Amino acid sequence: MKGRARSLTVVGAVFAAAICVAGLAAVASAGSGSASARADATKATAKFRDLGVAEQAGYGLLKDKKGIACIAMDSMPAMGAMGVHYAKAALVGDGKLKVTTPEALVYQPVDGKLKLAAVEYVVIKSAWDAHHASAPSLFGQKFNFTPAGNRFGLPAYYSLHAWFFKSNPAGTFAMWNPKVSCK
Ligand SMILES: [Cu+2]
Repeated sequence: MKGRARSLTVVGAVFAAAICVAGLAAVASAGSGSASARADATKATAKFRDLGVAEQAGYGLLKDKKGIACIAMDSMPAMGAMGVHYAKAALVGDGKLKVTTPEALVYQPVDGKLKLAAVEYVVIKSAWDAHHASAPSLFGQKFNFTPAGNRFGLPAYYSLHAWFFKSNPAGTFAMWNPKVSCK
């Protein structure tokens, strides 16, 4: 009886310790998960600083319906711009999101050259909503929603910009960067 009580106590202690460790692991992954996801994304996309590498990987110049390549917030210039997008159509249409394979790469025009500034994750709303109960998020950030009738002629979509290669005073995940200009 004495022995059994002891072994129950031991089991109880081990069980309590296991819960405690599981709890800590959950906290750790919630805290560092977005940091490591960000490191993964940056590591996977840094090679696209070379536009030739991006084009070889299937990213092509994206223009809006008016044929404009450098996307700025013309009505509110203080908000800045996005820049020039190179998008991979196969990724935009796949209904999936992965930190290491952004649907678009965003370049800032500098002295006639294009400098990698951000990556952009894009998913068509209907494709996403077909398999998910809520809007997407990556890096702990909720996506922006753009309705149909937009300047790109895309159906309604979710997007998230991540300014991993150029600082953005409006926020790392803001849509527009006041420090980017198309002029
Ligand atoms: Cu953009």
